[in-house]
Amino acid sequence: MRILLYNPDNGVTRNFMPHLWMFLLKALTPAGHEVLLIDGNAQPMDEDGIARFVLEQNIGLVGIGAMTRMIAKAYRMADAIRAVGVPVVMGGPHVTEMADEALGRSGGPRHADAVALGEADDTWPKIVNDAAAGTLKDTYAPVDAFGQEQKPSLQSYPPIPWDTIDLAQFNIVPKMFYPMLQKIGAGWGTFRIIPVESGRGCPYGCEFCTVTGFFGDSIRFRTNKSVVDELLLLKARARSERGQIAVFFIDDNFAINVKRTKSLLRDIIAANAQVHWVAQISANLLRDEELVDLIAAAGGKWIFIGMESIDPANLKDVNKGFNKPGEYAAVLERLAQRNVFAITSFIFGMDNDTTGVADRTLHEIQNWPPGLPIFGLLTPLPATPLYKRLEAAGRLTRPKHWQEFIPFAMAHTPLRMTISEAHAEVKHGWAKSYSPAAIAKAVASIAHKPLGYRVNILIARLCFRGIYFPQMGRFAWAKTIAENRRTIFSLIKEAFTARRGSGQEPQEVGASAST
Ligand code: B12
Ligand code: SF4
Repeated sequence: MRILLYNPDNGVTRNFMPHLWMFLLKALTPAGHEVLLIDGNAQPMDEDGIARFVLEQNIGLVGIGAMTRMIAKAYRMADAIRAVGVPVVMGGPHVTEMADEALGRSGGPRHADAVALGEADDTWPKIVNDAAAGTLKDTYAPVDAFGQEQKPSLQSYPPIPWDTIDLAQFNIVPKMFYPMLQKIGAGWGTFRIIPVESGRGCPYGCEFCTVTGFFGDSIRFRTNKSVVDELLLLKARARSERGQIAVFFIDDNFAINVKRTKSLLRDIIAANAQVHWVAQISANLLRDEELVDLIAAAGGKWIFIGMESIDPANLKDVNKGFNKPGEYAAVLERLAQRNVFAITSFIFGMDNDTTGVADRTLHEIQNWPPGLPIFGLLTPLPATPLYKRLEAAGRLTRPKHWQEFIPFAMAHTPLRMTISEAHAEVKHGWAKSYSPAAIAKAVASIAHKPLGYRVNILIARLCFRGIYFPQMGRFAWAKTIAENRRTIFSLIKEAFTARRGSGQEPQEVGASAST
């Protein structure tokens, strides 16, 4: 049977990084089937396009995975595929919580023939076998022989064949530049950000988060060896295609067990398996100097930190009181001293937020080492404690917000400001942080560091700007580049001056930049 795994586009950003679930399920597919992958962010498709594709390619089963924000598109694509007679199985965090919605049992139309609940590592082979036999069931739950929920242990994680897998759709380098960039220096013909997981689960239970409910609070890890082997495979692939690879460790909290994280990082260093990587780690775990030393030595370049708010009352409200705003600056400083920078994520529209929250936050940020601030709105995702609390209080203004997804729009009323005030705060945060002046300031603030780090900050800021300000077309990119031309030209000038002075190739300077 030919199987298509499809992830819908998010409608906001493009081809930043493929989704791990597709590669994982492909690796777990029983022998004798062929699996094709399409990520809508890399290969945009509409309903007619996908229906044509499944017929032309003789696809016998389509698997669709989606977060809540892409579910409306996922349902439309599933409807189009089912309309031409091909069965659809859906999985991922949204349909796990809203299986009845996907199966048409809650009053709406049916979108999926089957739903995989929770982690599908163990159920996927059964789904494929049932589909091939024409005996697909409505739901597949990861349970043991006694009907008890069973989480995959990750100790026997399947090797993902990164050396042979077709990654043509996942190259961040624009096509027209491939041939030229492949020839120079370390090779920039391809630049891919690859998702790798080293473990699953986070016990912290923040009120707005799906993770503790979905993955459970039992934390599971892969063996160090299997992670190291995967990094070595990726490194070899980058070398063989004269390109660059960076890894995104998608673990929700990469250092949730500090002892184990240190042991993994030591093994990465010992095996010379370092690649440039990004990971998500909560601020409280970054107090440990030895951990931060190992992060830097093992290739860590960016750490995503869910700071959420600079107001302890807000943090307490959402069960994230372990975040201490008073230590944010010191945590970021500790990272920056080792040339590791942070993606700092904030949520506005929390219950204790009032107008001016963006300026108050920006005021704090300006004293921190430069990073990538991102701003979002408190969003009640289905089945989270936050959703239940707001629903019980009658505060949901769009209880099924995912059915008509609007980027950066609230679905409930905050307590101390209006919805439109909260929207304005988010807009202000983005506009101020990603203006040409702010980008120039961020780059200048590390003027004492080697050029590569400044190039890194510049490129990352230009890309992150696109999370809020639509930047998908060539025109939008040209405009962004024109607006930031002074900063761009000053770095290019410096690179060429350095090259003339030292006889070095300019791309070697840039090569130290990662994601
Ligand atoms: C990596 C990641 C991202 C990446 C996404 C890009 C990418 N290419 O992966 C980035 C950093 C960009 C991102 C951004 C966001 N993310 Co995110 N992200 C994750 C994260 C940390 C890991 C995802 C992952 O790969 N997990 C590992 C794989 C193996 O698990 P999985 O995807 O769930 O797949 C398993 C099962 O679900 C199932 N499955 C999944 N799909 C399918 C399909 C089929 C057919 C089948 C059978 C089974 C199946 O099988 C898999 C194996 O068991 C998750 C948290 C988490 N740990 O999952 C959050 C998570 C998915 N993100 C979340 C959110 C909310 C966001 C944002 C909206 C945050 C924001 N406010 O901006 C943005 C939106 C991005 C966008 N524009 O689309 C939520 C989604 C909740 C929900 N109900 O939708 C999660 C769960 C985290 C959370 N805090 O709750 N994210
Ligand atoms: S620390 Fe992060 S992953 Fe863990 S529950 Fe809180 S928000 Fe979710």
